[in-house]
Amino acid sequence: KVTPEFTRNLPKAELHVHIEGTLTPELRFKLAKRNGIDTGYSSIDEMKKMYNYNSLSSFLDVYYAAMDVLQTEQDFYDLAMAYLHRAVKNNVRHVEIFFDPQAHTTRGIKFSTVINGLYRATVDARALNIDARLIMCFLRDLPRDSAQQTLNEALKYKDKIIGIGLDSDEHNNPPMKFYNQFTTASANGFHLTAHADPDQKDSIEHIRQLLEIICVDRVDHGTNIVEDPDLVELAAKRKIGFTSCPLSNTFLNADMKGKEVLELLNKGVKISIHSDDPAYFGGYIADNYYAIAQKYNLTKEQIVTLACNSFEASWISEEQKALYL
Ligand code: ES4
Ligand code: ZN
Repeated sequence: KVTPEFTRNLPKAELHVHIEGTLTPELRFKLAKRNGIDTGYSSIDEMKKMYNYNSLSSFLDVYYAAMDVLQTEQDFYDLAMAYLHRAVKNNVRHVEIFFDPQAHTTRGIKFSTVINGLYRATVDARALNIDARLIMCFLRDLPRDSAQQTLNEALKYKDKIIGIGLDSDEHNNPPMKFYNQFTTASANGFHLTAHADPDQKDSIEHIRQLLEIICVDRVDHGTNIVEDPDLVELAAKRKIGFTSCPLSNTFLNADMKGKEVLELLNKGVKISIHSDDPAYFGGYIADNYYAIAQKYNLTKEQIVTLACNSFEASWISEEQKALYL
């Protein structure tokens, strides 16, 4: 039987976690105090009452508002370091962390402040025996020009960023909006991934663009692909990683999507389990494994396959992968 200890002790790769989504109300409160920022709340409990959402857009409103407290390089370092300690407790051996520079540059924070703080935490975390990399995401609801400017900044920090992702509000923001930015990023050696949210109406069309035209290495969420058997076959053949987040789905999509995960697992797709925004969805990666295992009666063997998939879909070298698998 799968126990919480089993899911915690299993070595895992975390491939879908937004660093801003690891900002707990406690750290938010502490950073507000340190930076002299008025959050409008007199206590952590009062702040927590606002953590109410049942859709991507209602979630994103709370998520972006919370980030105001992130001001200095040290703030970004502390945010990442607090997360990395939690990850180590979940036996995460390798993590590829999303960050959203535009959520900060649009508030007047310099790109260098964000990347230097986060990167320094990934270096210091090596002492904790965790391999941490950074994936820079474009906010898909902002104009293409803004993504291009952000990519120009990233090119100066090529050695500190492993890949490029795409997140935020998907409605009317298809992957092809950023075709040129993805192409430039790929030509510069970045790996590619993009969100394809389960509740998106044009989900299949968006996933098709990602697999057939943009040629991403991974799709974040993307479980709607089960509606198109030809695409599923293509994804399996190309060993495309799919990163599903059970607790996030439960909050935002009113469905854990375990049926889809099992179908993709059975069809040999490299699907794995992740945490998305753990400070907002009530659990870290081991809790996500346990939640889906409980609800869908997964066997230990299935859980181990999901964890192996997380390493296989990761962007570590083949030699390094061999050490984990
Ligand atoms: C996100 Cl759940 C989700 N979807 C899209 N963008 C995001 N950024 C942080 N969490
Ligand atoms: Zn996400």
